[in-house]
Formats: sequence, structure tokens, C-alpha cells
Amino acid sequence: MSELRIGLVGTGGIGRTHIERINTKLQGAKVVACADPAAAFGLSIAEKFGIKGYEDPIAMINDPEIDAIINTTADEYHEQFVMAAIKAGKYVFCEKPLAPKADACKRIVEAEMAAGKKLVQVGFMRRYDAGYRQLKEAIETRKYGEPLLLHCAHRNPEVPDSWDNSSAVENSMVHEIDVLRWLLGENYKTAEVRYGKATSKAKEGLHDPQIMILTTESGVRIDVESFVCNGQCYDIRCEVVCEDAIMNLPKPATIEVLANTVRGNAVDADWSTRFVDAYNTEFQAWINGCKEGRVDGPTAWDGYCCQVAAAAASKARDTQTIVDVVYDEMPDFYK
Ligand code: ISE
Repeated sequence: MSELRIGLVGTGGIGRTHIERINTKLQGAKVVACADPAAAFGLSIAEKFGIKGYEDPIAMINDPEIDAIINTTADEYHEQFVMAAIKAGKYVFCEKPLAPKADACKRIVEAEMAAGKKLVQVGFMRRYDAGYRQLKEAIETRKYGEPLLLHCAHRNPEVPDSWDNSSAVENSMVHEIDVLRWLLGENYKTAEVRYGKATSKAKEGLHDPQIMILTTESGVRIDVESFVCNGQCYDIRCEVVCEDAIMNLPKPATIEVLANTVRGNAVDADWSTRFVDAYNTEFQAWINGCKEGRVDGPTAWDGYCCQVAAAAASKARDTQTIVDVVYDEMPDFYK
């Protein structure tokens, strides 16, 4: 296959960024078509990018001129378009979460197993961040001994009006739920969410900040601060306390600026700049994998595991208790 022909469904902000990224920066693929559940909107974006527009996303997914699918629709549409891609036997990249509920993720897992081939990759871009990869290597090789504790933070300057109290776990800390499971190479055992003293800057109905506490099967204890209306900047932290050393996720390098009697470094305003390199690496790897006939990023099973833990954390928050994280047994297909 010379160039992978991608059809993208879901032409909101993140979808448009991925079209731009693939068509101008990456190699070996082009987004040649797009569609959106809001048909007229999808067609207008197709015109803007000079690519083919489809009124019906399913028609695009089934078109033999399309080799692979990117699904960047709103979360509630994820399942139906991932299922359609599996049915068409096409590779599909789905932005996180694979689906909002674990049972929907499980249906996707089952459909993929029935198709007999891994086709689905979930958009957990942090696994492609250079800093997290360095941490993973040090943890895997036990260079500094066993990891014991993780202290993490996920801070956003502001969040959309659509956010409610569940969004901190289900929209934001799902990144930590995935990337820390991957870093440590083990599943979670319990989840808990407690509240900090509330900022007056969050809209009504959203208690901010929140602290999620997870334990893993081997007993590693993790705390994640989610402070999504901090009004300052996008700040992602991950400190890993090991038996022989303390490791910290490196901060992206930026120029040091001396101005107005202050010396400092610019910080990210949001996730799109903080993780831009990770997104580029993630999509280049996905394109290469599709062309070589494999999925080597986060699988549908990883997407399912993430939503199981997110559901436990949400329940823990709503009941202010500690909730067990209980997964189904991992099928051989994903081992
Ligand atoms: C957003 O959807 C993301 O994926 C970002 O990485 C995260 O920081 C943000 O909180 C989410 O809303």
C-alpha cells in the first residue's frame, strides 16, 4: 500500500487538528475524507480541507476507497462508529475513551475478537510522550528498585461549560488511569476520590479540586490531584517514589526568558501544545502499524480496563467510599 487512505469521522476541534497533522506533518497517509454526525458540519469541514465529504459516516466507513478510520466524534458516538469499522474489517483509531461505559467497551472487545484480528487502537497519547517513556523504561528495568508510591497532578486552566462533577475522572484523569497502569504494568485493585477545599472559580456543580487515590494489585499507592479550574496553566506531574530513588516526569523544555525583573520559562496553556509531540508520534506509529498490518498501541482491552477503573472511581466519588476495581478475565486474544 503506498499511502494509507484515512476517513475521519467527527470533525470537531481535535478531529481537525488530526487532519492537519496527518496531511501536513506525517508520512505515509492522508486523510482523504471526513464526515460528522452533524452532516452539514462535516461537509463544510471537508470543503475547507479540500477532501471528500460524506453525508453518512457509515457510507464513508464502508467505502472500499477508504483503508482506515479515525473516530474523533463526541464520546457517545464512539461505540457505533468503532463497531462499523470492525464490521468493515478496517483499522480504527478511536480517541479516548473507547466508549463512556465499560459494558460498551466490552461489546467492542467481543466484536473485535469475533472479527479475529486486532483492529482497534485507543487514543491514549501519553504513552507516546518521551518523558513517560523514560519513566516506563526505568520502572520496567527496576533500575531504581520497586516503585512504591506515585504522586501525580493533572491541572487545567479551565474547562468547557459542559463539564459536571464526573468529568474530572471521566474526561481528564482517565489519562492517568491509562498511562499509570501502562507505566506500572499492572491492574488496579481499589479506587477512591476525595475532595479538596473547593475553589470559587469552578462553575456550580463541579467540585474542584479532587484527589483520586488508586492502589494496584501489588500494592503501589497512587494519588492524582485534578485541579481543572486552576486559572493558570496546563500542568502535568508524575513523581514515582521507588525503593532506591525518586523519579519525576520531565517538563517540556522551553526557553528561559528574562523580562520585567523575572527569570522564567513559558508553560503550556493547554494539552494540545503540551502533548503535540506525543500526538505526532502516536499517529505516525498508528499509520505505520496499519500499513504493516498490526496494532501496537493501546488496545480495545486497554480501553475496557480504563473504563472499569473510571467507573469504580466515579462510584467512589459519589459514595465517598473505597471501591474495588473488578475486571473480567483478560482474553488470550489480548495477551
Ligand atoms: C481533554 O479531553 C484531554 O484529553 C486532555 O488531555 C485533558 O487534560 C483534559 O482535561 C480533557 O478535557
